[in-house]
Amino acid sequence: MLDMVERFQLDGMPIACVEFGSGHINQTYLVVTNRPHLYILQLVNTQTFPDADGLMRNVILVTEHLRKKVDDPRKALRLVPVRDGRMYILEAGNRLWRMYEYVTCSVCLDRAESAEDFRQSGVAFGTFQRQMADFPAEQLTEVIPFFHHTPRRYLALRDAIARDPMDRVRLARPEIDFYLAREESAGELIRLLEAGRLPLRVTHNDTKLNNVMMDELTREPLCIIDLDTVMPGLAAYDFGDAIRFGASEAAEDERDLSKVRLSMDMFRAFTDGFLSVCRDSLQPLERETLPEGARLMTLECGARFLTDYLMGDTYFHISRPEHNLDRARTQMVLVREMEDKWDQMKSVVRAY
Ligand code: GN1
Ligand code: MG
Repeated sequence: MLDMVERFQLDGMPIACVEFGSGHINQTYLVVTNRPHLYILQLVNTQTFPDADGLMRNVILVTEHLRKKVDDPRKALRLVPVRDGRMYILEAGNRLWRMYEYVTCSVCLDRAESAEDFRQSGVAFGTFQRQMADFPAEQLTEVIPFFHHTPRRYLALRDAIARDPMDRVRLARPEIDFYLAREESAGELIRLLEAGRLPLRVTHNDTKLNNVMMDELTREPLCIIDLDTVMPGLAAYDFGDAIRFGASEAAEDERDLSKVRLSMDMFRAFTDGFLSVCRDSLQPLERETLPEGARLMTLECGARFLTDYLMGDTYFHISRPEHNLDRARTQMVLVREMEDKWDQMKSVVRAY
């Protein structure tokens, strides 16, 4: 591994390279040198992201743009160039290696320890939205085409139901009925985009709390990591996915569905953080559609879990046989929670 490390332009001599972090997709290593300077080396999963050059082009464009907007070097990720001047190494077999500067004195949390932590992650993703507002989103490669095209996700669900390769349709009737009953509403935001009423934005697409680096003392956000799914999209997607994951009172795969609730305190905290920084860079209709983003991302994710269950669990990693069905069920309860608390969500957003 140190051979690979030495191909990058390091300050000092590398002395160790150890596995690091909690990512599920890429392999991540911490590089220690004989100088007070740490680095992150990553082997990117090109099974998930086959277009290595397109992916790295996105990362380069976005990090360079962010860099121009910040004064503190910890506030934007920086790629470390390779000795030959390139920004990454692509080996035979589509093996993609890249290196980042380590963000010093930072922490990242897997779960919000308080509403304040969640509010700060809203600040982080709102800042990202604001800083990228003047970047032409169509310059970015769609690394996973139609990622949040919910109607296409529904086509995949319908296809899975029709093919039923695992004979599981009979085991998931209520779930199938639930998701299909909401198919019509799944195209609402896409229709507004296609009609030119919502602008295409740069979106992060994985707006979980653990993709925010926070200052270890002040707990204020420094920068956002995991830029692999940065793509053109809608502001409501990033807002919505953060709510889906972080404002639920239970884990995504909780089996006791009575524990699954939408926490309005968390919803308020994230909305407050997010809109406090990016309200003015969003258009009125974009702000208006944020609650629908939360409902849509939850519906879509649930439909994806259900599809994967029907297809035999080929996409999401599972650790028990009905894992994806359990996940599809928690998302159902959350969607219902959002439908019940719709007026409250709307009025929290409108207060801005
Ligand atoms: C996947 O692997 P992770 O947790 O970063 C998925 C997201 C889903 C999420 C659900 C590239 O993200 O879209 O919301 O699982 N990422 C991809 O847990 O498909
Ligand atoms: Mg991710």
